[in-house]
Amino acid sequence: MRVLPEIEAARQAGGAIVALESTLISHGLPHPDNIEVARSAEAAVRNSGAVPATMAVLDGVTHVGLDDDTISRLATTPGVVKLSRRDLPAALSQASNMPAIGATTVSATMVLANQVGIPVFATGGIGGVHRGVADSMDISTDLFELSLTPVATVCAGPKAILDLPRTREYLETMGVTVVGYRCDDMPAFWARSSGLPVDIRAETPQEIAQLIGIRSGLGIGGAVLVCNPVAEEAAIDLDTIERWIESCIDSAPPGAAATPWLLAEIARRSDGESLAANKRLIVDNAALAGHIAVALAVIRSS
Ligand code: PSU
Ligand code: MN
Repeated sequence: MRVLPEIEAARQAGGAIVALESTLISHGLPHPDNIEVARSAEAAVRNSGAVPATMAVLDGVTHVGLDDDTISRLATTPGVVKLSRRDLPAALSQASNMPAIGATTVSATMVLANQVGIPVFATGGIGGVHRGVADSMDISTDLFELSLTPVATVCAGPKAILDLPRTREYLETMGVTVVGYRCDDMPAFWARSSGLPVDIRAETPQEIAQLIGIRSGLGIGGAVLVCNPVAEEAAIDLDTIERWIESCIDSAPPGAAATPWLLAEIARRSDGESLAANKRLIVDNAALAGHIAVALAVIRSS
């Protein structure tokens, strides 16, 4: 594992650090938007007073914090592999049949963040229960990870391409604390509301940090999932989104390729409107995660 010196120093000093994932760079956004977002998300974390730690696996080594060159490689190299929790051992085994660059999903990033002691993480939208689950059994490992690993995750809700009621139900079953940041309903990625309730509403990063501390004190494992609705100016209404999804979901490939394919297809069908919302929400989530990490560092040092 290679940890950037700046992150190691923050770790030693009990400073605020925010983990960031890399699958949204390699698979979630087109080039060059992906580079722009990766940099803006890191800048947003810094503006909040925390240190960003974007994760990836390069040549069998975990990297906590990436230099600019590596971010460009992730954003431009074809065939970057998408790593979730189950893929990490293979990617770290330096097996000759593994691609040289692996991007971490929500689940893999949480595993690595937990391993190095980073308590807060930001992404765009989490994975969840896919539509048609009765046939496919496709449920994102993200949900299982959230139930297991104590890394608070800031998102704009589950992606709207999912079966949102079943995803909400699954989060409840798995005992994930779902917090709405200044909202009562769980957001739906490009849309500000899914119409499904959160467990608790919070108005400030300090309140959220306190909740994370309380959950951690209970020793029950698992995450607080912080839901931050996409900014009003970039939000899309759920009916419009639903039309885009219905027009292409039957053509989506199965398995790990489904989510990247749908994100790209809907970006095309929406003339970039979904892409603009996706970019905005990722950066805003990074900023909020930074504020939460700072508040948590204050609590932990007092
Ligand atoms: N958020 C985004 N874009 C993305 C993702 C999140 O705005 O592409 C990624 C995350 O890495 C998440 C993954 O873990 O999508 C979900 O993939 P799947 O549905 O295959 O589990
Ligand atoms: Mn899946």
